Amino acid sequence: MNDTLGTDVAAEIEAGLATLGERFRGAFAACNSEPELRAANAAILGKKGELTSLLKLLGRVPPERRREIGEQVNATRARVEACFSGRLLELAEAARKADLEATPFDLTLPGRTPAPRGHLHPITRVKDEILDNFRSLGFEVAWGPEVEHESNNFTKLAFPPDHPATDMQDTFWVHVAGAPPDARLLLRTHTSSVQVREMSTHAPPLAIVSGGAVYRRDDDPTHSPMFHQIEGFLVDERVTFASLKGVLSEFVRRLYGPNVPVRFRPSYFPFVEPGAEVDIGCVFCSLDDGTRTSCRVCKGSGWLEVLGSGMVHPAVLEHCGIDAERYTGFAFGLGVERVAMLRYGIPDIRLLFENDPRFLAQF
Ligand code: FA5
Repeated sequence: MNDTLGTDVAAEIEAGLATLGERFRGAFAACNSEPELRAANAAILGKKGELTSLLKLLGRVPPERRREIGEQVNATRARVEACFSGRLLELAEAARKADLEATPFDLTLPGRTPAPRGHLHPITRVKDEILDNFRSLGFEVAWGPEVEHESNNFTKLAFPPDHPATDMQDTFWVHVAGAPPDARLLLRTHTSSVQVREMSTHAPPLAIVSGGAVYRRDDDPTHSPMFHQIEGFLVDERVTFASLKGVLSEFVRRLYGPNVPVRFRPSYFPFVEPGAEVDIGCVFCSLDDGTRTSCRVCKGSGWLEVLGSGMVHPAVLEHCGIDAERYTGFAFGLGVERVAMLRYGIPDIRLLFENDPRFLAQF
């Protein structure tokens, strides 16, 4: 059958195939990059490509010749495709070879080591260890905020207003515009504020321990403006100073070793009565035979202060709504940095906060 326009479509296709011939081989070989090659391929096999246009005519070829012409077109297409794939591979290999030659493999380069693993900061470790110690003695862990009400940090702990005792812990005040003067906020100066929070919201018996950051206007090799404390207290009927001595002696021995000597020394905190400082035998200079070498850490005294403690002042219990006739309690507080510095022999507290990886990697 002839085309309606009188053209012999089969002849047109054959002429087209002849024109195309093997020309694509030269065209592909002349391409020196993949995009170039793909463009040359599209000019033949793309939507408007030379061979595609011939293929579109196939439907108009008389049925008796369609198969034969179709086979010719398909054979050409197969040759184009094979030639294209071959050249694509050649280009990829050439690119890889060029790359290898341009950046030769350097056997002396160090291997790719995995990123070094971090670990908990020594302060976090010591804090967790102390909290765990008290947990195993039956204490529950509680939490309190770092921005605190003056009443929880001072007033309810029996610090009288403007009493010099307030100067013991020089305070960072938090100024809130428009806040009433009787609702002042501060950065807590100790974790004893957690005593007030817990005692005001829970009825005895209470055995609570808490740890976290506290703030004071302090800055020297053993005092930092931000440091960490652990606070604990136990309130129940018939709690005595003997209970305090028993629990704290056991705790200190767990922390510093079973044979370390412990002593209780009278001391003053407004929120306890009586108050006691807990000292341990200097772990740096005490010799096994009981004698001592001269020591910078304990300044030759043979004792190191590790805890503040005392019986909870009845006024504090009453401020928190606890019947001081019926209940008594003891409380204690300690500095986490001090424990870490003693344990690891760290001479300057600031090393703990500079976060120099060369220092931290030693723990
Ligand atoms: C108190 O803060 C009391 N709240 C502790 C307490 C609790 C006593 C319950 C009785 C009952 P003190 O001010 O001594 O006490 O601080 C406790 C510890 O915190 C100190 O022994 C010391 O180890 C540590 N400490 C105090 N100031 C700093 C500071 N600026 N930097 C690092 N550690 C500090």
